[in-house]
Amino acid sequence: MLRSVISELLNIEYPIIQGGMAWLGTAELVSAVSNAGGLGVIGAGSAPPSWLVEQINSTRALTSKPFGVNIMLMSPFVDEVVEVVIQEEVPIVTTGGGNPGIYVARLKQAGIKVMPVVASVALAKRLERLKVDAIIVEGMESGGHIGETTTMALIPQVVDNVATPVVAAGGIADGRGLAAALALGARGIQMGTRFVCTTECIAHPKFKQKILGASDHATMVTGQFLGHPLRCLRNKMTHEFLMREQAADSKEELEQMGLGKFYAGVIEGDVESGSLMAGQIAGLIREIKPVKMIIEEIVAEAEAVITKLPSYSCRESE
Ligand code: TUI
Repeated sequence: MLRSVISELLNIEYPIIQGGMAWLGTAELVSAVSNAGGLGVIGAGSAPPSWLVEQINSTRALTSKPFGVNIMLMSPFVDEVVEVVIQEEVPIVTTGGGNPGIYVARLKQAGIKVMPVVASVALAKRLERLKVDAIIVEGMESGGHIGETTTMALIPQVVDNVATPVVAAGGIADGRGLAAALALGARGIQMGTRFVCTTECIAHPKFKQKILGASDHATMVTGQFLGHPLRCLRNKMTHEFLMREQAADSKEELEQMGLGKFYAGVIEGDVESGSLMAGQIAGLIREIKPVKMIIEEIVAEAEAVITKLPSYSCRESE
């Protein structure tokens, strides 16, 4: 029942895509998601091309299913990363953090399916003209670099403006979220934060525990002053960053303050001074589970919700 144009396009079982998280979208998590019937995505982040080649090789050793690479467009290595995915014949690419327009034709010519992540109707329409295969539409509930509009408001607006299949991202971590995304016109979902709290994800246990302990108010957005809004779990780092933003410290100094802080937080476990990128749905996540269990539960819950929906309508007066 949960097959869709997205699962057909990607040749996967369920239309569930793992967000291409820098440092966390490694062969361990990627192969687990792909082996469980979703699409695992290596997060190239700002890592050098040699790191990406190693991750592609390790992923191939762990799964024979399709997987993708997320190209982070602000990476200093973006051009080399594009060359690596072509050379290595990676079947699917997602992009983030910018407009991938200049790379789309080259990737498509190489036979790669291209699914950019966008946060606006305008960019979705522009990329549709370049014949991207699907568009991942990300609301500001997401962790990391975000746009300005919520998933609830953005998905139906993009769906009404493009014919390209839409995947919903931002604020989704269970089967209710998947069913809601489908109700809004999306044909699949992408999740990041939910896949951090898995046995397979290499995130530091202290970061996973911070997500498990998160409330609905646990995240905040910094970097608005820099023009790069970034959603992270609240900690000493976000507090200090905000104080310095309010004091209008120089943009250069603030940019410098953020560098390398993500690795320190999520891999090294410096959960007070590191940048703990996570979405608002963190407050819903209560357990670390194997990827396969999460995917099976989400699919079963979404099917149950969709089946029950007719009985939720207002029939009391009948
Ligand atoms: O890219 C993401 N999420 C990310 S990237 C990232 S790495 C980073 N590290 C430190 C500071 C900033 C970033 C962490 N999280 N999600 C996809 C996404 N793309 N969200 C928003 C956008 C986006 C923004 C502007 C896409 C296109 C865009 O276009 C601007 C333009 O040029 O039209």
